[in-house]
Amino acid sequence: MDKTKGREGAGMTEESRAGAGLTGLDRQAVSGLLRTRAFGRNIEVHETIGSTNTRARDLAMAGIPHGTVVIADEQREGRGRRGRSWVSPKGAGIWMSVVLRPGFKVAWASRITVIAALSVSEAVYEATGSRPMIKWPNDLIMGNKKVCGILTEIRACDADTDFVIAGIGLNVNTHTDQFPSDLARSATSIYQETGIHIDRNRLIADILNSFETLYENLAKPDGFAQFRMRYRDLCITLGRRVRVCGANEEFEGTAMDITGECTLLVKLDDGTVREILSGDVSVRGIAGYI
Ligand code: BTX
Repeated sequence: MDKTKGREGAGMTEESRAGAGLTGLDRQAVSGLLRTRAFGRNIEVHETIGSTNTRARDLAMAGIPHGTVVIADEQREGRGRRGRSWVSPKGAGIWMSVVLRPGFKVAWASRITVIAALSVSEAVYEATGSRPMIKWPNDLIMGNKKVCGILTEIRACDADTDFVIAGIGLNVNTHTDQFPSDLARSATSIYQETGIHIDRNRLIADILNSFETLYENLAKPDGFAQFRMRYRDLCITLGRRVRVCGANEEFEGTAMDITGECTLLVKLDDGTVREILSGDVSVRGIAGYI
């Protein structure tokens, strides 16, 4: 592994980083590093935007091709799940959405979340030598804090208009003071965990290269089985004490396994096993949950 490629900004001042092109998002720089067929072949870069997922959805409704990517240097209304907000400060992270038009069932959106998480983990590992773990279903964790969140949104009408938006929010060069104080206990960045300033253009390309390769394997027979094994290996949730907050109930148990449908099996203290389809699962000791 060539660890030097991710370290090119390490130890630099803000000025020298800017001079080295490490601070600016650049469509051409990303394009030049892509090895994809569709992902990122059409890229929109915004200095500031409300939400890249919202913009990608609007583009998808207007018929934009599969693989189109929307990236922003800053989001003012970055979105998480269930109406939560995603803090997206300027110049520090990767706020990116990919438009997918799957030839397969969009009901597989949870599988897209899985491969998006795997591609981010892989790309960060290539860049830094440190591997983010995955907190089921959609968070990436470094140093027991959240470094990345994934928001997968689907529109399912008929085969011609179905699409999936895979939104990735990754804290890259974020310094502690760029997070609001209420996130200090639960949020981190690659820079905070590794001391490495990352070239975001290269990391975006690496994520897209990996994401497309995994995506193309997804529809193959048994394609998902291998991802499930990799996901389980990286899943920090398994074997831990968890608290599940559903729409109408809240309970605790131990996370046992991830199923082939990407659901989570949790064993309660009375021995019953519950299958969790979605919902908030806090993991003891991770991302601020004590
Ligand atoms: P989530 O609902 O799992 O997580 C949202 C929660 O995470 C927030 O309530 C807050 O506690 C915490 N949080 C907010 N901002 C950050 C941050 N920068 N780092 C760590 N923790 C944070 C996760 O939703 C899915 C997030 C997807 C974000 C991407 S960015 C590109 C795309 N566009 C868009 O609007 N959303 C996606």
